[in-house]
Amino acid sequence: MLDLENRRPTFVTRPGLPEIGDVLPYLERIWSSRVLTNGGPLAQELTVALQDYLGVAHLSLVSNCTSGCIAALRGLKVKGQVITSPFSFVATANSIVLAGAEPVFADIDPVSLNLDPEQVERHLTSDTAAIMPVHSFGNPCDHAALEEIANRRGIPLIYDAAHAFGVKSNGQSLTNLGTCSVVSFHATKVFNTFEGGAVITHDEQSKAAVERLINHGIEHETSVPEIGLNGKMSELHAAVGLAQLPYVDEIINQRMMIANKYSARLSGTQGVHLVQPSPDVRYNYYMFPILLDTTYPLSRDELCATMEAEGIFPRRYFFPLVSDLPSFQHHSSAEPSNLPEARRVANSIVCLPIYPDLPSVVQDRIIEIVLSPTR
Ligand code: T4K
Repeated sequence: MLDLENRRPTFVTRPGLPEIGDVLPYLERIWSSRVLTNGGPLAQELTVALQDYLGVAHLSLVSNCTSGCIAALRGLKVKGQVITSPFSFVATANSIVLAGAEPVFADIDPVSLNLDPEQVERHLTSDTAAIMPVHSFGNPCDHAALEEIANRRGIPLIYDAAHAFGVKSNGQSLTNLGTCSVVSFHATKVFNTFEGGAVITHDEQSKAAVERLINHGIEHETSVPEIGLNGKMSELHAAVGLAQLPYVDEIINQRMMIANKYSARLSGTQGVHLVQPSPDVRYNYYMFPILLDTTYPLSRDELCATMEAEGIFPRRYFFPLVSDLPSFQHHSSAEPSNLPEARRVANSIVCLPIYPDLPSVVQDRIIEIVLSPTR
């Protein structure tokens, strides 16, 4: 048992911050230029730095991943049905509806936790306008199979890459896949700008379409050809991003060490399943999910309660399924019989705390609880 009196609670994540001194020079530039937002110099600098870091050519900064997903869908004129994963944060399906389209939920692959291409195939109709998969916890989707379906149908493949910052598959950034990808820089992510995100497209025209949509639909002062939203990143957020970026590789390495320790100590535990890594992938270790089966002595919720009693707060991402939420359960694809794997995963998953400064004594205690849980 840890000494609770002398310890702050342990949450599933704790945002990384740069040294405050790293941010101050950027703040001084903002204060002297009085350019606070609307694609100012720091946002432009961060755009170039991120394009370079991610190895992508066309990146547009946005206020958050959700506004980026809406702009991506709207920019591609997606109207009709969008096949997506029910095993996600609600923002994925929300953005589809807010963009004026309809989510259609297809089941996931229980190993990768991502949309199963065979299930996508089953849900194609004449109304299918796009596919919107999620790289769950930064675990790459079966891109080849999804791309084949999208190309065959002539529809866009829009990745919700909220979790995928810095992940590479066969040397290529996941954010470079698909018709476009949208990444999150939220406080809880591996790279954060407090709130923020980016849309990665593949040509200047698509980038311009996204940037017009996140600037109220304004083309120039007297031309506003469409309805847009305000999804711009401010200079303050860009300043944080510029100060954070030099630390991101170190952050990913520290996360890797924590993930490796969990894997080494927990693999082979009766009733506990880990997401198996692929050797072709450079992960970002955004989350450390474990799945419990019925041979584990406690239910998933009992395990969470045991940890919570000691001030440790793992999270049941993603429970409940998006398809079970009141706003989505009326869709015919939300029918439980359509989504057995997603349901099983959502009912058995728990994400253990992982962040660079997770004290090793706390991680040891988490491992101890998982290894020898008591009711
Ligand atoms: N698509 C997917 C697949 C996503 O997972 C997300 C977001 C999105 C799209 C949308 O991206 P954004 O539009 O947000 O850029 C959190 C995040 O708010 C959300 O961004 C993230 N996914 C989701 C998986 O996790 P909550 O409601 O669980 O957050 P919250 O406030 O409970 O935070 C989790 C823990 O993190 C807290 O227990 C404590 C810690 N924390 C959190 C914040 C915000 C801190 O220590 N400091 C903080 O500032 O959604």
